[in-house]
Amino acid sequence: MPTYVTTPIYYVNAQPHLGHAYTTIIADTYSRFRRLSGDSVRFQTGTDEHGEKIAEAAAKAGSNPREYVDAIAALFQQTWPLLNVQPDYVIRTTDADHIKTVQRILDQVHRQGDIYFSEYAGLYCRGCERFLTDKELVEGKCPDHLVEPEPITEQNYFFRMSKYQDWLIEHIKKNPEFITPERYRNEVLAFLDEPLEDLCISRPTSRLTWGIPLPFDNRFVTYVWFDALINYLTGIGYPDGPLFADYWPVAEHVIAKDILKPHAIYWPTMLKSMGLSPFKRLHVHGYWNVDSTKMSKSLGNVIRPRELVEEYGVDTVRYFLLREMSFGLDASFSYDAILARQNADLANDLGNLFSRSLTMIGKYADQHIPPLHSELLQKSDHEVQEALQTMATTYTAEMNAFRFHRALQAVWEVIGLLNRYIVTNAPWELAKDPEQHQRLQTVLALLGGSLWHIAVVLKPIMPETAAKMAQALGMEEALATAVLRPATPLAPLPAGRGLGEVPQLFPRMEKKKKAASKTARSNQAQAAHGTKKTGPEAQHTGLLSFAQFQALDLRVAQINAAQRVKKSERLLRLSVSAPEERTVVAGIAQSYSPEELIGKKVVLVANLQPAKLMGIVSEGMVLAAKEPLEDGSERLRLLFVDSVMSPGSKIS
Ligand code: ME8
Repeated sequence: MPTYVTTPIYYVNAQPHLGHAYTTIIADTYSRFRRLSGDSVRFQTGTDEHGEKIAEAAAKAGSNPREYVDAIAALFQQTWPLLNVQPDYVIRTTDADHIKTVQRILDQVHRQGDIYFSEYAGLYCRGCERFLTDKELVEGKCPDHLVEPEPITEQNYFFRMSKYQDWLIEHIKKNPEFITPERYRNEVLAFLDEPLEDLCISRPTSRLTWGIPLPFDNRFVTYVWFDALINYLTGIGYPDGPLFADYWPVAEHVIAKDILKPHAIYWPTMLKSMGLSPFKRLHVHGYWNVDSTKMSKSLGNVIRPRELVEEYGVDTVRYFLLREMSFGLDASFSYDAILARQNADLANDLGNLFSRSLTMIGKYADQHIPPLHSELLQKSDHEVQEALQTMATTYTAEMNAFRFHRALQAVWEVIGLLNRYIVTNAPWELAKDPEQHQRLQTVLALLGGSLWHIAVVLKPIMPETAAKMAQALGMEEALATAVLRPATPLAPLPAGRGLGEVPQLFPRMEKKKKAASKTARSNQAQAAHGTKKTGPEAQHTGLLSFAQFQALDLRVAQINAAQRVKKSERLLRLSVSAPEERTVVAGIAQSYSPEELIGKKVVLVANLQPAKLMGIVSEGMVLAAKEPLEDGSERLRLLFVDSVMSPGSKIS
């Protein structure tokens, strides 16, 4: 099957930032995913280079528009390889074939009577490069650019957009997947409840020359949106190239909510007027904020993709962006959040699973994938096999629906399960008993096979990591040609395969020095103002006074109920009595199953400030010791107390 996926073409009045990186990584991931599913894929991105905004930016930079757009377009093109984004085609609206295509379409639509000349008086927003209706204004201002639009009376050409309103409503209603997620579909339908106005598609050359001249009246240039949207056709050789015939019927556009209206209203009506079918799907995502504030040059908080990649590595950046944003909703970027994902999800969960599994295969199976003895499969092995199957199905469905965060959650559920599987099957114990040799081989084979499946599903999201994993498993070539079809399970890892070198996938990272010294400075300032509480860290001896120790309220607590915290591999939610009932969230899910904890008595720090973990308020902490395991990882062991002790007994 063919797949055609596009990003918006970005304005060259600003340098690439986190928002551009996100949309383009999404489109790249989706194209890699469709390729992995066996499709032939065309992935296009590019730059939008005409219009007032660009002419103004060039003038401000003291440059002529042509030189200016060349320089910024190059910056965009240099960014994609850094992000491991591999478009098949990069279009620029200043390309000669694009200009020809726009003029050809204008001519056609004009000839058939869908473009007319008229005078228009209205309120014009330079930022939006369009006239705004009264209804769109908030307190008299453009809600996006926060400026009062200028009253302008002008003669211009108009596209009969209103003519296609009923058709468009019908099409959106009949095709639930046309605009997703649903909130944006509803937003468009609500907008279409009101009569649609025709679209002004020209600008007089007295006001703007940096645009494509109208083929039927050279006193005007084309409105930038009428020019820009057509890029999706030019790039695949409209009207008669072979690519066009294959790819247009399956076009999927990825955009953010800021440009919903041009894509969901102007574009389908333009296509209808040209006699073309509409695109197949429009995927609309939310906005990235930074530390919960709008990202903007004036606030100095613009995040540059190059700096992020230099600091964290390309796969961490790709993983973070896809995992952290629920597609369709806004998300907030912060350095703390990316560091937390790097250390918890990548270094700890995936990185540890990979290194401990491969280290054990190296140590106990002589660097070769051992055979799996199916007659020896136990309950925990079947659980792993079923989980892998569920992962493939859920992952495929979620990736197809552009719910990348959910696809990743499905993969991390299996990673969590495998980490627990290692602990419960303790290969290092099996290795001590020669009678358990085949069992040991089975456990190791299952671990190796699972890692192979994980590498395959991670390939579209983290291509470098997937390649490293496959190389270590001796499956480098197989990864290059792997096809994922959830109905046909992936072949198991062939036994006897020699392992390659085991690389570290993700290092644990410390908080940036800059940030740390900022914290230190603020602590000093707080101490100087007497606002910082004196805690153990303020005591230079490092020793606690007896009074400080006594301040800790340690109690015996009985665990009455335990359950996994949804969407978390590490957390269990415990109901304990000490003696009053309270909820405690503990990071022990990789060491204990909920069932084995019921009725157990543990040590509770009862006077900790409550903290919210995954939306659950935890009222205290249960104590556990870290037990180092032979493979270099750690297991948590709770401090259990004697069952005769009553809940609530004070420990001192
Ligand atoms: O609108 N969060 O170009 P543009 C997430 N040329 N995504 C963001 C973002 C943010 N904070 N900021 C920008 C244009 N984006 C037109 C498009 S298409 C025919 C013409 C991304 O440079 C997001 O994809 O302003 C958004 O839709 C796009 O950049 C706007 O890019």
